[in-house]
Amino acid sequence: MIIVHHLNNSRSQRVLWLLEELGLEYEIVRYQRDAKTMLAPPELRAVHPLGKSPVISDGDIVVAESGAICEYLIDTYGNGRLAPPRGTPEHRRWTYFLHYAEGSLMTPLLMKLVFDRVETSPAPFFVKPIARGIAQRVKKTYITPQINQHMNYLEGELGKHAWFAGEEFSAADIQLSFPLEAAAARGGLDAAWPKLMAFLDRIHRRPAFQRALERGGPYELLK
Ligand SMILES: N[C@@H](CCC(=O)N[C@@H](CS)C(=O)NCC(=O)O)C(=O)O
Repeated sequence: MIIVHHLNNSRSQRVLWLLEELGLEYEIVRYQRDAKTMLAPPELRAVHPLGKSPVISDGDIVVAESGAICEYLIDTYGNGRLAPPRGTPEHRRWTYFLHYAEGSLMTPLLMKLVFDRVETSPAPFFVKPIARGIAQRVKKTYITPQINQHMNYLEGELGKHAWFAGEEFSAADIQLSFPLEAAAARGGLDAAWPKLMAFLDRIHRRPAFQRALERGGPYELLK
C-alpha cells in the first residue's frame, strides 16, 4: 500500500492529486506544521532524515522529493498515463518541467516568502527600517524581476501548447501547480498572465484535484 506522509498546507497535496488522477489506493499519515515556525514536526524525520514533505512509502521503498515521487509513481503505476512516450519531444519537455518546478521556479518564490517576512516581522525600532529597506531592495532589484521572467516564460509556453508538456494533461502540470499556486497566493502571478491564471482555473475544476482536496483536508498556501 502506498502511504503519503502528508504535511498540512504543503507540496504533498500535489502527490494526493497525482494519486487521485491515477486512481490508485493510498493511505495518508498526517503531520501538522508547528504553528510558530511552520516547520514540519520531528516525527517526519523517522521516515526520511530531512523530515520534509512530501515523502511516500510503498512497502519498504521510501521516496522523497516531489519530482522523484512523480517519476516513481508514473514509472511504477502509470501504464502510459500522465507522461508522454519516452524519446519524444513531449517527454523531454515533461522531464524538464518536472525538474524546473522545484529546481528553478521555486527559488525566487521561496526568497519572496523569506524577504516578505523580513519586511514585516517585529524587530527593535532601530533595526526595523534597515531590515525593511534591505528586504525591499532585494525584492525590487532581484526577486520581482526573476519571478516576472519565469511568469513571462511560462505564459509563453502555454501559448504554444494546451498543457506544459504538450497537448495532453500530464504529471508536469501537477508538478508546476504548486509554484504557480504559490505565486498567485504570494503576489507574483495575477491577471497580467491570463494563460497561467486560466491554467489554475482549469486544474481546480478537475475532479481528481477536488477529490485530493477532500482527502487532504483544508489547504492554504503559506504567504
Ligand atoms: N524540493 C522538495 C521540497 C520539500 C519541502 O521543502 N517541503 C516543505 C513543505 S512544502 C516542508 O517540508 N517544510 C517543512 C520543513 O521544512 O520543516 C520537494 O519538492 O519535495
